[in-house]
Amino acid sequence: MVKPKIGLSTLYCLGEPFKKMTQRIFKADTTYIEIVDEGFHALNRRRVQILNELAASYGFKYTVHAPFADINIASPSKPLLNTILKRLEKSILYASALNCQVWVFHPGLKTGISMFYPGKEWTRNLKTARLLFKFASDHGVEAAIENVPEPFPFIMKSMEDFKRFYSEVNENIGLVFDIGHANINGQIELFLTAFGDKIVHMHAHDNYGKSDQHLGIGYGNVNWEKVANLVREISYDKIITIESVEHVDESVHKLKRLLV
Ligand SMILES: [Mn+2]
Repeated sequence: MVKPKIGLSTLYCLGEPFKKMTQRIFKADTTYIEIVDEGFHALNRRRVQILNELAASYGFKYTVHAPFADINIASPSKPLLNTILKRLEKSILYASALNCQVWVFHPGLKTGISMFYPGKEWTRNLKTARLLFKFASDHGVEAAIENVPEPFPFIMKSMEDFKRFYSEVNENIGLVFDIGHANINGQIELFLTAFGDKIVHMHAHDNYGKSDQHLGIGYGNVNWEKVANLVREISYDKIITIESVEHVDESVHKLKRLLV
């Protein structure tokens, strides 16, 4: 029987300095660490070197979460989109230097002018997603797109959005299935059954189905036993990264008990 690997995102300590984060990852009961290339933990060449030294000594395997604050890959402004692309490509290069398998990015958002240009953000989202995927492939990294939560004006939140995306995109862009996000629109089972062959990475955190709380596993209303059964049914053997911001050690252990 194949088993997923349980990892941990550094999101829970994003408010702390980078150095503190590098000390915290030792204490986690996993070597699969997702680095959030954002805020205090934004990557640079020196930090990549530090992380690679840690990986060589302690066997860490990294994935990178792309920057997401003020990032809109469907931005209607050419100069802004160019700046966004530059930042994202830099993040991909760091992911490549860290030997990451997966680089996680968010889909684009609607803006205050979207109503005047119907469908435009969808086209731009598709175009930028392809571009990022190609750029990442050229650097040995798999860029994969995440389902994001309500009520934000993201373009790709539902299973139907992803169906449309995959019917229009020829590149084999993987899906980062975020279980907590899918709990908010009640589509955990739908996503897992529809995209078993597309999912290349997962995010796990809990909530009460109303807002994106990123609670510890078992601290919201996600039915984790059911999730575990569905994950087994699709023979998923890649990484499930805990993206809770509290009870992180307990969450790692809980998912391990259920799945590994
Ligand atoms: Mn996520």
